[in-house]
Amino acid sequence: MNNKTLAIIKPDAVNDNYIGEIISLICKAGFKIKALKMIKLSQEAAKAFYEIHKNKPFYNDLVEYMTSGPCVPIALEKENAVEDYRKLIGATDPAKAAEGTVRKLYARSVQYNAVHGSDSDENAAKEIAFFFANKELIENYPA
Ligand code: IDP
Ligand code: MG
Repeated sequence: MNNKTLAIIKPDAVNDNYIGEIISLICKAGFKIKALKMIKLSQEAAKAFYEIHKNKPFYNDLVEYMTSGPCVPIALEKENAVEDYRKLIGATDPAKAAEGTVRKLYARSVQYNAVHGSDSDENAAKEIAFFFANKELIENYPA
């Protein structure tokens, strides 16, 4: 079973200065950072990343949002990573997210919802490869 997932601290949360708080919650929840960068997505890249949603009514707004400023993709490792990370971030709509979750604490709305999380092991592998070359994933630490 895959033990990795892709997190993204989205442009609203970067803009609201929550990078540190969110990474802190991720690390305290037992995830290990395998790779991390700050990047401003092009229209083309955002469209490709969210291709799965291209027929949804919110697709164009989502692409506009994700290209509105820098974001911070993070490859994470943990046993049961996909499910545990989605539990940590809470429901897509922060109004429905459980107390203490990242979205409850830091999201503005269902669209500007602070973070991304992969929804399956298969998509996690694809999404990590979208942002990171294999050699960028740090192995064997801490020593
Ligand atoms: P997820 O991020 O919780 O997996 P998805 O359904 O995969 O949620 O949607 C992808 C992203 O699209 C959401 O994180 C959010 O930014 C945006 N989004 C989802 N549903 C809506 C909506 O009903 N209105 C506006 N934006 C939405
Ligand atoms: Mg999703």
